[in-house]
Amino acid sequence: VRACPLIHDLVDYNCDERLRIPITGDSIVYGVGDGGTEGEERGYVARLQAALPEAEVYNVGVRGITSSRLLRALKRNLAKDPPGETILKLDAADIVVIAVGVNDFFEHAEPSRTVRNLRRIVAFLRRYYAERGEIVPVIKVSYLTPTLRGYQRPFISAVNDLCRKLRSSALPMGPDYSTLDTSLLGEDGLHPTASGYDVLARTLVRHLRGPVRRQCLRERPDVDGDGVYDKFESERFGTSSSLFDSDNDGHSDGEEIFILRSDPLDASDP
Ligand SMILES: [Ca+2]
Ligand SMILES: [Ca+2]
Ligand SMILES: [Ca+2]
Repeated sequence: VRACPLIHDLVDYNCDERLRIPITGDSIVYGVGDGGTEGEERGYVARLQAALPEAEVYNVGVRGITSSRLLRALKRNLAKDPPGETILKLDAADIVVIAVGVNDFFEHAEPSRTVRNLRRIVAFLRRYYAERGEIVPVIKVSYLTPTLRGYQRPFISAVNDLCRKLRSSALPMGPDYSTLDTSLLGEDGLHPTASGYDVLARTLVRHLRGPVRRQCLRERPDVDGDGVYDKFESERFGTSSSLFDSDNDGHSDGEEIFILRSDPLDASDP
């Protein structure tokens, strides 16, 4: 029996039997420099989807966007009624990745301002899910990718250093894209080549299978080992988090809920 069944061995954090991973940020999330035709899914997000076919991976990348503009865009787009594309992509997320900041250099030269904006984006998203009564997903902020542009390089390094120093639950740092080899950057010295995107995708997959998986397992204990995380037992399914088989019919709560699709509180079903 799988606990709120694992998908690709990753925790279904909100226990809805889907693994949804929206990734929001700038042109590197969008996939600029990866070739292909306009509007086609590209970059490391498309590669992550290929690596995790049973997950639902969403590209919420906007070319040229900065951290402050991303915050404004999220606020605007997530308030839309009827729901627009952004809401549909961020809806019921298990893990959200935020990857933005390289373009901030063109708006200001204060690395601390970028870090403050990253924190604000995290706080805003957590509030957004909580206010809708949704499970607040695991949110991760990526370190910035390197650049060959001499004028922009000190800014990017300073943001990464500051993020490393200030990482906390308010600034939950995630995949480390800063180690990308600069020989994998394209002609503009900023956007990765196709091989660079391969590396970013592998970095993200490793991060999801390593630290994110461990964090999720810590935050989703299953004390009675029945395949349903404690958090969802009484709250969602009405079952007991200390009873392996709440209705004592010989089938565990997890088996009934996720496999037999029977009532875990009715001993005559199945
Ligand atoms: Ca899910
Ligand atoms: Ca349980
Ligand atoms: Ca049972």
